[in-house]
Amino acid sequence: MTKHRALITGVTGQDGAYLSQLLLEKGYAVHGVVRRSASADVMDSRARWLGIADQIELHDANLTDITSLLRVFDQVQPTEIYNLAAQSFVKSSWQQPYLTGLVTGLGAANVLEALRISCPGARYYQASSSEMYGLVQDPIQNENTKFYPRSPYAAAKLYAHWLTINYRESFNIHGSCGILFNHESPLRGIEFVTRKITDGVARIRLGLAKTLPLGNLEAKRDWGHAKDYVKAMWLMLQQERPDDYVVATGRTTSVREFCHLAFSCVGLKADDFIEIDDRFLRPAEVDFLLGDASKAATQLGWTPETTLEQLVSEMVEADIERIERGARL
Ligand code: NAP
Ligand code: F7E
Repeated sequence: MTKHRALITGVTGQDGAYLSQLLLEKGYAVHGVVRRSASADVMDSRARWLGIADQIELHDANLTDITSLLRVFDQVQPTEIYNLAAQSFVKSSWQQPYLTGLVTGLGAANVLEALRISCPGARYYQASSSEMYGLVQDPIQNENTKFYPRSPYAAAKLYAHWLTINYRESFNIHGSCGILFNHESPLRGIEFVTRKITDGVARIRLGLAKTLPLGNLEAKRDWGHAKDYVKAMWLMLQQERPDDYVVATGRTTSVREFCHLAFSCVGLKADDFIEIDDRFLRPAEVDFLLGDASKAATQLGWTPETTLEQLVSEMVEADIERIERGARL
């Protein structure tokens, strides 16, 4: 058996793909949890995009079924577990609050219990989120900022976050939480605003669309690159002691400004194409996020490597190329 065995829940998502790539480069045996889907191609489309699909061993399990997790944990005996699986789209969490609580919240309880029963020595990463800050209580958010969740998603994440801390204190597990601010990439789901914008810019540039419908343009986010952020996840599990860390760039940008950057990549003006569509507004909004990652810098030696301008142009170029090739992602 390989010495370093990682098990990733949510391996088919954006972060799961980049984390798999990083761990493979480091010589890990990478195992991933996938839930059964009727459409086979969704299972590993991101890993295929990165050219690593045949190097990941996939296991059929679901976060809501602890027996399935126990079977996989027993078989793989992972040394590191990254719990990335979630119903992660904030807007959907108002349409599906129960499911969001079940997967994003109680799913973490199932993973922690399976770890405690089957492989108590494994190190555990919990994908916590800046959404937990919600209605922000400090102008710059760090590990000491009070939480104020503003969606069923954020409430579920807060449960999983505190449960991880509780298992650390109750059972001495090596469990760390990464409070990651928004991170994006060409592998970002199409419903999230950054990818929706870069896909929209690509379609308009190629003459396939005339407008880009959006919701709240004034919301501000601290956006980084997913490829940088998965390095912080790994670093957390290499520390002697488990702990919680904010991972962010320290720069905040509005959705409107993001649009300006993306349209300027193809020589167009955002204001000529954006339409406000109330369907994309939320019952409660997170207006402003700005993270202070100085603890991660000092203790993990982690700093972001990609600027927002580089991120936006990489995403726009990838979407143009993808559409021209007729590829799906
Ligand atoms: P993502 O692309 O939406 O991926 C979510 C993953 O969870 C997918 O692999 C999905 O599988 C899986 N999943 C959903 N329900 C499941 C279930 N019942 N059982 C097993 N797997 C299930 O999310 P991401 O952007 O990579 O984010 C990774 C994690 O970090 C998530 O927990 C997210 O909430 C959290 N987070 C993300 C950000 C960000 O900005 N990206 C910031 C902070 C925290 P399918 O492919 O089958 O749908
Ligand atoms: O929205 C506004 C929207 O859906 C960002 C998840 O990864 O990051 C993500 O959550 C902002 C919001 O991401 C549209 O109202 C305007 O203010 O891209 P988003 P999110 O809600 O910040 C956190 C850290 C996570 O943990 C989550 O898992 O953009 N916005 N117009 C729009 N948003 C969308 N999706 N679509 C629009 O048309």
